[in-house]
Amino acid sequence: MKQAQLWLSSIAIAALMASASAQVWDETANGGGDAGDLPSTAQVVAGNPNNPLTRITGRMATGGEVDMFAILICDPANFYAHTGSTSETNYDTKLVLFDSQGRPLWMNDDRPSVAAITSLPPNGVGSFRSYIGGGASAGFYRSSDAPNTAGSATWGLPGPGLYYLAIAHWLRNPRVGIQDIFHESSPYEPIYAPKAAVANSVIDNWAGSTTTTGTYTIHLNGVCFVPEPASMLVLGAGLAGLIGLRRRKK
Ligand SMILES: [Ca+2]
Ligand SMILES: [Ca+2]
Repeated sequence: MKQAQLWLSSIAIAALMASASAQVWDETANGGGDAGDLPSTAQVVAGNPNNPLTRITGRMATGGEVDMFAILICDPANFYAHTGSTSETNYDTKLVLFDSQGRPLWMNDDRPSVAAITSLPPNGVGSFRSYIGGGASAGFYRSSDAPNTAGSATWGLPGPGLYYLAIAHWLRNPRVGIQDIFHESSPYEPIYAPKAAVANSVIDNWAGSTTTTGTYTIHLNGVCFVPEPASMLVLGAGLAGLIGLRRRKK
């Protein structure tokens, strides 16, 4: 029985550790370094998938660097991401959301006017900061092929699962080859769906440059931690132990 107690207590410790680190993810403290800018180098926000992830904090340490994170959207109907107040994020941002394959879904540079966000996020969103999610007036969702047509796109996500979320300085543009994926000039406030020509392509580079550096906070809703291989191993060992006990009883 000593062995079984040991297994159970390691499960309990793993659960405690997961809940202690729940909710907030820091690029350096939790991620161990700079997040990459493409799906292949994105930082995986790993942890207990039952825990909500409400914030990612990080830094644009070199001019214009882009940070991409793999996240689990567990409640797509209530998903939003935004870059907070002008003190929480001290530079002019852009947010871009990609699906589990790295194909583009939505981009916003400057959040719609606060009055147009009908379900206002709890911390508000500063000028030139970014907002992706439902809850804005329908006219702000637009196709990158019809940027001046209010409501030329309809908000939605494919469903619960893995997504890639990137934060960039507004002068950095996601691309496929030499093709911009989104509309990259005025108006900046709509939440853009990609250009149809590249909507099914995977991002492979970012254009543009700036020497600006800064720090950021991304507020999240409807997001959970990506299941962590280490915690699955601990649970697996516990299950193996229980199976072992059963067998011995027979
Ligand atoms: Ca970074
Ligand atoms: Ca912006």
